[in-house]
Amino acid sequence: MKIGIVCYPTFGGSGVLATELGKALAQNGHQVHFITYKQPVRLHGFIPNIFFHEVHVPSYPLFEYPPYETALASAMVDVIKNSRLELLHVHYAIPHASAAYMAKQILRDEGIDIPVITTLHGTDITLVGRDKTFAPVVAFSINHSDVITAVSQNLKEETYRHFHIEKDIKVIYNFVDTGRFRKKTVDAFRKLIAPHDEKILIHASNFRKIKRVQDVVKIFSEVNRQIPAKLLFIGDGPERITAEDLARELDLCRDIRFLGKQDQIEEILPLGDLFILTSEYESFGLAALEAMAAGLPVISTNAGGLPEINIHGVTGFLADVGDTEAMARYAVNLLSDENELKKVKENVLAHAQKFDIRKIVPLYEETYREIIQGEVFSHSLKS
Ligand code: GMT
Repeated sequence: MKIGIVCYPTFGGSGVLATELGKALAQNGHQVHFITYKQPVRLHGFIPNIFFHEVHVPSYPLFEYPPYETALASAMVDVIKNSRLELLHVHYAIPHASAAYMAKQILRDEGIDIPVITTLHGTDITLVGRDKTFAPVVAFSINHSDVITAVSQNLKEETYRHFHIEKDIKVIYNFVDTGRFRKKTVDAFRKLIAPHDEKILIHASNFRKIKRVQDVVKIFSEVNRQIPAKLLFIGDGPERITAEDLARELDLCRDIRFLGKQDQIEEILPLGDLFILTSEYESFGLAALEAMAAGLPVISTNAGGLPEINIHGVTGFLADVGDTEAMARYAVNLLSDENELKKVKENVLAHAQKFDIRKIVPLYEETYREIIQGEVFSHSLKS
């Protein structure tokens, strides 16, 4: 199949997922065209079957706000026509689903019918999408997608709760390449971070407010009071500074490292003993799944779709948003019981298998085939 993928090319989970999906599809022999404003972060090196089309927005003195959505819709039209795409898969509703709607209408006038799949990822529904500024356009463009998928049951329910959606939403869970994440710990690296064999806790996110990164520092502070430990922060974003401030205030700078953005997260995760995710909301929590695939139990909040991914008492523990005491208690209990820790580490590896790339990508391929075959109007450029 010839597939167009539109996503945010940044470190966010939706962009990561879309890029990994495109790479897997290309490996399965499909031709994949990424259409976005920058090369996606997880797309490096030459990969046969993958094409990258950069969207440029010219700047004119008249434009106070560069019209990215218009440029994107035009790029979609161009790539769909000239590369003879059979379907367009957009990740994150804003502005990708509405740009896809516009492209579809333009192409329809030219006798081309391009099926559009929209995958909802989270804040495009629960936070940004619900904002009155965007809501009518989000609801309209979701309703006009040929197929809608959501990355968890919770996100599907949230979408129906917040918008009047007339179509069925299919849940296709996010995935991880378990083979890639299951790496052996490099002892020399571990020694550099934890020279006295301290336990290593890890948090990875884009440090947005919704991640509550200060809670991670609070949890670590309590754990470190009882068990010698180190904390690695992976990623960067607006709230990093508040986490750094709190680390200084609590005199934890020697034990906490801020590693910044990392594109080889699979090299770092296996150094850890425990992953902490304190978010106010996660539709899925891809970072937690990647941590599990690297063998790390997860202590997280019970918000959104997290209970679908992190199974309380099996793959880690869940607590209410903001209940840092409970999360610290779970962490201390687990880290101080080597047998239990070993058991949960085995559990997470087994659990991550359920979300393995080889199980989930075929669900997208099957959806693509159904949508292409079910199209009423065939693509006039199809040879
Ligand atoms: O969480 C973020 O800030 C990034 C965001 C995104 O759109 O890139 O992540 C969302 O999509 C991920 C991939 O499907 C999910 O794993 C995250 O849980 C979801 N984030 C939220 O719902 C807050």
